[in-house]
Amino acid sequence: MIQATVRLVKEATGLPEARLSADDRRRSRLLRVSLPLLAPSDPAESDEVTALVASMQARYATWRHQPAGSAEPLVLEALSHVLEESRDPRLLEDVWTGWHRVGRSMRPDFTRYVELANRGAREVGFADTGAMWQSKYDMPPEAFDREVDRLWSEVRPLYEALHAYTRARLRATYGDQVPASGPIPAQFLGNMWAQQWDPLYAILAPPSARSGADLTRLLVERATTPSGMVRFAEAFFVSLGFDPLPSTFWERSMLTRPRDREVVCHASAWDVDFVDDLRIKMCIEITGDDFRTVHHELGHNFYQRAYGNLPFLFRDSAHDGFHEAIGDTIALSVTPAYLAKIGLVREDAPRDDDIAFLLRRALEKIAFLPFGLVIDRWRWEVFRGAIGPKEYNRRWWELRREYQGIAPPGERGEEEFDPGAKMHVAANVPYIRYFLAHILQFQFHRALLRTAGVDGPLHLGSIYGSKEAGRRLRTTLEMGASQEWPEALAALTGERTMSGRGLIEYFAPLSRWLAEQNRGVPVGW
Ligand code: X8Z
Ligand code: ZN
Repeated sequence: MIQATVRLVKEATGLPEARLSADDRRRSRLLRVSLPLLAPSDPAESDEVTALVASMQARYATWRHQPAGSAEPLVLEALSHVLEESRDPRLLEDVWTGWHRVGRSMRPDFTRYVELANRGAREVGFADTGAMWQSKYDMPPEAFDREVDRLWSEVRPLYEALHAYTRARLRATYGDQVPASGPIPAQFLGNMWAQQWDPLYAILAPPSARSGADLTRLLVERATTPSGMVRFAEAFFVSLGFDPLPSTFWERSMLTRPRDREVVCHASAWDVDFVDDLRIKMCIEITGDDFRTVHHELGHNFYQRAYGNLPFLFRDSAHDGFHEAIGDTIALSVTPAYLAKIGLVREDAPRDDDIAFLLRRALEKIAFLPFGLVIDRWRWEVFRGAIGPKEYNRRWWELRREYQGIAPPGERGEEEFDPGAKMHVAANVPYIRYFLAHILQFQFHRALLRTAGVDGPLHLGSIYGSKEAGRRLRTTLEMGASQEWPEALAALTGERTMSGRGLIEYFAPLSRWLAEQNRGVPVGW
């Protein structure tokens, strides 16, 4: 696929742009940016770079670490459980460090892969692979860079408020191991990459908050199965007017970790024949977190099916942030009222009050924002050659500190390669799409609620069962990549620019509350 694409891109370069139809011009541009990796035309180098990526990903998927006191070496999911549940600082550090050791052996491979991937991108006229990734957004790479900054500046105050509150509450649990005003040590944040902090809810929730049953408990009490989890998500899409998933989805998907072989458990969605051979690959656990993730993955599959009849190069999302946002948008409609409506929770069961509910959501969505930026800010610099292998780790932590306000558990020298401990780096998956998706999903949610005629605070509204919202959503998904993304955004929201306003409105009550909690508490790092 990579080699064929490179060949076609080169052939298309000679086409007289002026004489092409608008559609063909667009297709020739889409072709150039259709893959995240372009290999050099030299067959040996092409084989080498694809083998390097496969090998880094395989090492990531099979890495195990045996924490002190554990009977056996643990895979990533088990190590993650420790970070979610343990409050023992020594164990947290052990698990964090043990997982991050996976990066060490990737360092030489990663260095060589950067060189070869850049060579491939340059052969077809890009400055480097990062510039190629940034060229997917219907605007010049520099303009896209500024656009990302603009969006981040809209939402940064909210992140800083959540960060300050979290740090102060963590000090109540861990004392001086968490500084009063500096960056938060990453091992305390409940997630291997400190990218979503929702496992901390139990220690961050104020006593005054009224918390209902959490989703994990409900699902477990109901003896929900992995396919049952997916059925819930499918039923939501069907309620909007989408057709149910094809039977092949259920026959061919991987929903649980197989016993007889190593697999990449990181959740993903596939359209194997680019028409309707839709599948997901995931090791589903019965948790609220994975409940949201199956919605996320089915968002990809329903998108893929909606654009599956377009000409081949238009079978893609408006931009990749749209692809990542659709399922999350649906998951924002998984409200307490919705859970009651589908009978997952009793109508009269206690529910989260607004602050409890929004705090949970913020720990998932607001905490994520700077992480969504950091990975590609770092990779763009790497591909551009602004930082070399001798500064990989130093710069990584500089950016993590600057944007996320976090620090590693101890000194991290250049013998480590901490970026490699994140799947998307090991597997060459661009990441800024998730940052965009975290902004867009609130913009989508707000617009779809309006279409569905649902009033009231955004966090309580659900589009479940709304055929009008479903039609609007489907129209956008069916456009695929046939038009520039502002057209797709306009079809869905009536707006032509991405904006953090939806997110800010959604979290407004929490924002006010955080401002009160943070009185007298240092903000920033
Ligand atoms: O990788 C994913 C999805 C698959 S496209 C599960 N996500 C990012 C991550 O896990 O790092 C979703 C949120 C961010
Ligand atoms: Zn995704």
